[in-house]
Parts: sequence; C-alpha cells; structure tokens
Amino acid sequence: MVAADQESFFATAPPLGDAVAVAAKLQEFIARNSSRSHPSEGGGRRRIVCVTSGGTTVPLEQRCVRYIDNFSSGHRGAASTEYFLKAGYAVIFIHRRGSCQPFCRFLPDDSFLNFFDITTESKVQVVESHTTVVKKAIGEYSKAIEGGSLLKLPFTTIFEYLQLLKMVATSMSSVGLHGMFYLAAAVSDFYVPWDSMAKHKIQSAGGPLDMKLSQVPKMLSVLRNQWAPLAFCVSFKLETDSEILIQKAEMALNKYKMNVVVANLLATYKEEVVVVSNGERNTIRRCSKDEDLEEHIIMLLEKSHSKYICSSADACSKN
Ligand code: PAZ
Repeated sequence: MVAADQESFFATAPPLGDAVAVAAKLQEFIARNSSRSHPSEGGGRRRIVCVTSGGTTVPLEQRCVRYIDNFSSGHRGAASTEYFLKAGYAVIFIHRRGSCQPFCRFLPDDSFLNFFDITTESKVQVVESHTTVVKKAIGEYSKAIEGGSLLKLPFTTIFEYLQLLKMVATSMSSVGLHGMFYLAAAVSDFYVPWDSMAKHKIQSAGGPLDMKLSQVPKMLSVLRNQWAPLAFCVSFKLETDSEILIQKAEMALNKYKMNVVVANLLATYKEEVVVVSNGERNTIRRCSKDEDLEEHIIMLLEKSHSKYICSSADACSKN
C-alpha cells in the first residue's frame, strides 16, 4: 500500500522546475565532500547531513492562489545547520523559501532597516552596535559557502519537498553510514493530489467549499528502507498533547526504524525536547534565552552518529 501510494504521489506530482541543475549540484557537492576527511575522525570520511527545515505548503489550485500552511519558521533547521557545520559536517539544507536561514537568525523581521545608517550620499553601513554580530555572521556564512560545506535547496510545496528529499536521499546512499538525515521540517500530513486539484482559482459563487484531503504517503519508511538504508536517520515529532508525545515518538522510532526521534510540544519546543532512541530518553532543556537548544541536540547526535558508524563498521567487518 505504502509503495503504491508513494509511486502514485511521485508519478502525478508536478516535476521540479530545475531538477537537472539541482541533481548536478547535489552530485558534485556529495562527491567533493565525501572525499574529504572528517575533523573529529583522524582520517575518517567527512560526514554529510541533510537538514530539512520549515513548513511545506499544500496548494488548493494548480494555478495557486490559496494554500494550506503551518506554523514552522525554520528556526530549528537554520540553527541546527550552523551547529552541524561547526561540528565538521557538510550540510545539505532543504528549506522552505523565505524561512529562517543559517547565520541570519539574529536579523529582525520587522526592523531590518535599523541595522543600517546612511553615512554619505553614496554609502550605507551597518550601525556600530550591530557590527560585531554582522561581521561574525558574514565570516561564518562565507566560510561555509566558499569552503563548499553548505548546499541550500529551497522548496515551497509538499510536492517540491518530497521530490527534493528523494533526490538527496538516493544521491546520498553512496555516503552510507556517514550520512545523516535530520528531518526538522513540518511536513503536511494531508494534501490534494495534483491530478484531482482544481486548475483555476476556486470560485465562491458555488457556496461553501467542500474538499477532501488525501493522506500524504508515509515517506519515512521509504527513506529508511529504499532510499537511504544505511543512513543515520533522525526524525522530529511535534504534538500539542503531552500525554501522547513520547508514545508517538516511540511508535515512529519502531515503525519507521529511525535511529533517533526528537519529541517536542508546540507550547515548549523552543525550551525543551526529548531525544528518544532505542532504550534511552534524554531531556534537553535550555537554561536561558541566549542559549541555543540546537547546540545541545547536535552535540548529542554527533556522539550517537559516531557510535553508529563504529558499531555498524564493526558488524560489517565481522561478517
Ligand atoms: O521551524 P520551527 O523552529 O518554528 O519549529 C521546529 C519544529 C517544531 C517544526 C520541529 O522541531 C519539529 O517538530 N518538526 C516536525 C514536526 C512534525 O511532527 O511534523
């Protein structure tokens, strides 16, 4: 059932506009980074992580005027990308267009212009009080981009997101144990299949809108079983009811054979997460608003990923 649903999802989805160019960039990024060595592994291969970030939209019309969206800002994915880069990973950042970006998290949405001063007729400069933070961000961002350790791939709709994830996962299968998926995007559970979607703007003259949404096929099991069977997979589980959070996270861990599930509640996800893995639950809390919870999550995951690489490599060499 899952296989048929996912085949029909991809067969009917509008193809990615720039698929050939994206595939070429991706191949080049993976080839270059997997031939480098990882800083914490004396000569071991460089690790590559695919971070997904932000919410997917669900269009209601093919020539889209209206869509269903969700609350995700992309902050978690952007912050996590920064900490993965710091830990020596190369990062493929699949992100929602217009969502929060790595090294730009400190930029205010509504008072961006307060960062600048007009100094002379032809010159604009960053105001003194923000110079340090802007310089640091430009330095770190340029290092990641010019050093070839960060590849940014944008999406808007659920169709684009899942096609990108499939493309990245199948391309990353060559990286095997050294690849990680960190799936922080808030992905729609329901959608309108492209072939049953209204072509033009839905008219209101017909009265109330009665619309049936289909279930988005569960791609976590496809990711684990087909696209990237050796990768270290971390998925996120968001709930609003604390009574069911851990149980749902454990279900995802077992059902989709994830290595780790990060469980969080809508009311507290910026302050606290529970990292659930086989037989272990680690609660991570931030102590102050100046601290990034993501720094602690990535530290923990880096260690688990190292153990996974060692134990899988050991198991392979014994067979
Ligand atoms: O993007 P953001 O920082 O606003 O939110 C992060 C999050 C809550 C979307 C993420 O931590 C998460 O739980 N993602 C998975 C959501 C889900 O269960 O589909």
